[in-house]
Amino acid sequence: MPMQTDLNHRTSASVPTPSLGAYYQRIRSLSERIAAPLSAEDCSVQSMPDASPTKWHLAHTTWFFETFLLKQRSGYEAFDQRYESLFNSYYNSVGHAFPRDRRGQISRPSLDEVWMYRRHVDRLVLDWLEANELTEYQREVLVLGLNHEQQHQELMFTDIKHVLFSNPDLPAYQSSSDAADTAEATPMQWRTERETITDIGHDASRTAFAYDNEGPRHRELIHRHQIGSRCVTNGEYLEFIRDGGYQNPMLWLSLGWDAVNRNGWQAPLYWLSLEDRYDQFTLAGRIPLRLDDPVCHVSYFEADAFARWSGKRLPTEFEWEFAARDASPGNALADRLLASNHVIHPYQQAISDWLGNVWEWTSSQYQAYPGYAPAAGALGEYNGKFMCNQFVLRGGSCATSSDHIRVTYRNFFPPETRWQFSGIRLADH
Ligand code: AVJ
Ligand code: FE
Repeated sequence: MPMQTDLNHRTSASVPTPSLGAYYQRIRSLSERIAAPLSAEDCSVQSMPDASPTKWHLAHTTWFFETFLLKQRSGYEAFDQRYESLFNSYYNSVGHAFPRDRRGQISRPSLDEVWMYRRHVDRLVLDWLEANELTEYQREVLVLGLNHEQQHQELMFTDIKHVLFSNPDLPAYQSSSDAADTAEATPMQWRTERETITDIGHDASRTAFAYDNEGPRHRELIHRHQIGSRCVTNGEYLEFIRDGGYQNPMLWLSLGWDAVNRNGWQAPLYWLSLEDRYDQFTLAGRIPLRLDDPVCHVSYFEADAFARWSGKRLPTEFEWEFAARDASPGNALADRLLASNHVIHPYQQAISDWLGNVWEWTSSQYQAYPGYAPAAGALGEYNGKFMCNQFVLRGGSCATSSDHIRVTYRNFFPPETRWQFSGIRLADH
């Protein structure tokens, strides 16, 4: 790979070099803590093509630092050449990537060998940081790698949740002793926004990190509209189910109706139907459905159908960003919460719920902002090439690190996706 100077992912300027090492260790060790409650067997299962084994996440995030940093130094010898393909996710320009839907078949290397891989890469990265020899570009790649690892930390939670749910015993990832307090849902309020032209996207003059797909900052016309003060609750979604929402083709997009029938959807993922009520599967195991909590694990199609049934619609990503402009994170992932065994689950918050809790489907197709240019070289494959057939989700979830959420953040998934912590906010007119 040729030397690059412009990453377009901004930036490392806000992190002074000495503390980069501490930052690196903080993020890397969180992955280890997330995996700590799991057995080697838990870490090797792939329960569906979209979800990866924990072991693969631990290795792939390490591969990222090895491939895009260590291998760029002369004289570096690969830890294991077989890992080049096994733990490459989708970077075609650096070589063949082992197929995603077969990651569960990688029984070798063992989990122990992956831990050794992590230690090897960590030692070299930390020594290098200690020597203070990184260029500004390399520091940016390092910060990108740490943000990348935070994305995979959320995926570790969503993927292991699916693994455990696939086990007939419905085992828990965490103990349920510290289940989060949930507040009563406040009545929905409709905030009216006047027509306006507003700046959207990450401001490149600010030093904080953002992905390339969050820029360039540009102007958007926002039409007069109303937007809901909080996300849709399980109780409200239950009314849609009881009203025959899943049986009424008039409520669904054509592709959504196909998905309902092909997959036999009758409720959100992880709802367990009993005679007259529902339980839900959480990372703390099976609990009764809590009606005041935000509905979660719905696809874009379900969010869209629910909105139509309500006589409303989903907000555009620009309406969302404008409305959330002053928000700060609520129920999000934080080191201290993991330490206290706080249950990683969305719950009704007394405060505003724009950031944290559940990702919110928007009606916006995931597309480039005007003037967008992916980074040169392999790292240009990070975000840009997925700008087709996916929808934007905003706001982060209970499994997103609180320092990884911001109002300009654009997550994206295909419209059938349900295993992420994805929920619904409504807009009107
Ligand atoms: C933005 C969550 C769709 O899951 O592939 C991980 C995050 N990017 N490694 C994904 C990501 C590169 C990405 N999503
Ligand atoms: Fe990745």
